[in-house]
Amino acid sequence: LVLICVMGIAACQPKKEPINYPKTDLAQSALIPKPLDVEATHSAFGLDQATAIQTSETDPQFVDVGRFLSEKIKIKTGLDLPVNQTDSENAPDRLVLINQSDSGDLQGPESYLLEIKNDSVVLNAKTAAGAFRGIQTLRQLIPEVTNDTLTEHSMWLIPSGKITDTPKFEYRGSMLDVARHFFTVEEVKKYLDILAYYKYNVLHLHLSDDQGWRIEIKSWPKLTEVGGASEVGGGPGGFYTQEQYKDLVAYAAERHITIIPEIDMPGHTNAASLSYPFLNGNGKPLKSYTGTRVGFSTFDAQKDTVYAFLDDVIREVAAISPGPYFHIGGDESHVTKKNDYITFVERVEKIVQKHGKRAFGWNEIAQGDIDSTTVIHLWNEPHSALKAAKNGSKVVLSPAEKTYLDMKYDSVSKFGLTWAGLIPVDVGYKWDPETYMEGLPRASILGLEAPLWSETISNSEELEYLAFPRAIGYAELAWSAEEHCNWEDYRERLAKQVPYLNSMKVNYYPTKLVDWE
Ligand code: TNX
Repeated sequence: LVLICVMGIAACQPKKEPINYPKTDLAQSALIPKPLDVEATHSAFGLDQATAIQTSETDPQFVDVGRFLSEKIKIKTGLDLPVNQTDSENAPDRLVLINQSDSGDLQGPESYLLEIKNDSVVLNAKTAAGAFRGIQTLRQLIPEVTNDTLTEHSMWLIPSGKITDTPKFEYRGSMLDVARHFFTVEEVKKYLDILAYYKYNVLHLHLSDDQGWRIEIKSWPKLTEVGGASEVGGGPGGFYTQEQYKDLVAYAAERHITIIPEIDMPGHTNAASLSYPFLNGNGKPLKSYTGTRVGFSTFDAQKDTVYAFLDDVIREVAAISPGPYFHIGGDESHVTKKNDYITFVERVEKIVQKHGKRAFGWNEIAQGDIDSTTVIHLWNEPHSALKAAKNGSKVVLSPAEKTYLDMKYDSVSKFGLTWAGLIPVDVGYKWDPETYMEGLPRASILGLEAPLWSETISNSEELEYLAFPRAIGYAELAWSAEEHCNWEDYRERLAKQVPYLNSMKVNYYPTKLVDWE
């Protein structure tokens, strides 16, 4: 016996007694977005120091998902779970398995099956994106408090059962306006972290506007030298170098989030024209603009040099944006003549396609004869979205009076605007995106996006005040089946997000509509 003990402590230990887990109810967990189907088996998995993570290794992205989970578990619990390090001599007591699977039960690329038993958690997904969504569910199931009586060490009891889940929409986005006020790489990363926890898969970055140009274009350096040096209220502005932007794209990709770049045009272009005055089409002298009016600037839609410039800009940005879309804005071009506007949109759409992307634009672009591969971003004109949908375009829904994160919650809100109305947390949640637009076929809806315009906010604290908790509700509307979107049930689950929000130091707006815990 002494000899065996010298060889390994594990061999000395008597066979482990089964653990007598307390009764749980997986169906009562405060998951957001609410999964498609939850079957509780009323026992538990004891997450502890004797747990290891094992992933499929054929796709290296599955290994990354396992490492991401391990890192998040470490931050939350202090446990340091090994990833893909188990061998027969060091068999762990409990395993979290993350498998690539072709099971027919998995409907789409982001679907997952999560089976939680006493000694194992098995997560199956077709793709690493699906596995990534699944581990967000698992993170949300890890309790705040440990059980210290079942074994000699602490255990985080995860309720047992089976979750089958799949998103309602393939596009679940938020937009951040980094043009009106600049947000640093670190600030954008923090926003990405929180979006990922709620299964968002798109961050649309509004990279240019009258008040600032925020992305380095190597062939046109004044865009950032001149156009980047201003913002609303007269602050210093700022911009991302292409290296910083690539870093953001990579950080988002680790979270299976696609960054969609937007260069807004032909309106919202004062900062660009100030940098290169030949672009200007409004005939007025240019000055730096730090106010919040819209609709006064335009590119000159009749000059070939403008399109040559845009070819460079779109080429450079498309080359560092691996996602399928390039957003051309197109909103509120009030001083562009209608014919010029149409010519412009149609020409720019072709430039985007030439550089390998699908065009995407605010609903005004449907005035043009646009391609069926171009996505329409609905914000205020249902009829133009309907017209485009009839022609085969997909629609992303961002109706201002429902999804605009920059609208005030109520009359005492510290930040925000009011032009589309007040959007209290329940109003933002209580609507059905699938039937919101009369006459729009379900198959035409690509998804939902909650835009955060930044006229009134300039740092993470202010961003979070407007985005949270509302962005959590849009995550559920975009992911969960309509029959699971129920305000009374949601507000209770929302109240239980406090430990997570606090751990992330999120400055959410503590609306009185929710009994925060
Ligand atoms: C309208 S919505 C805009 C933005 C403003 C926003 C403020 C849209 C496509 N354009 O330029 O920032 O209102 O809520």
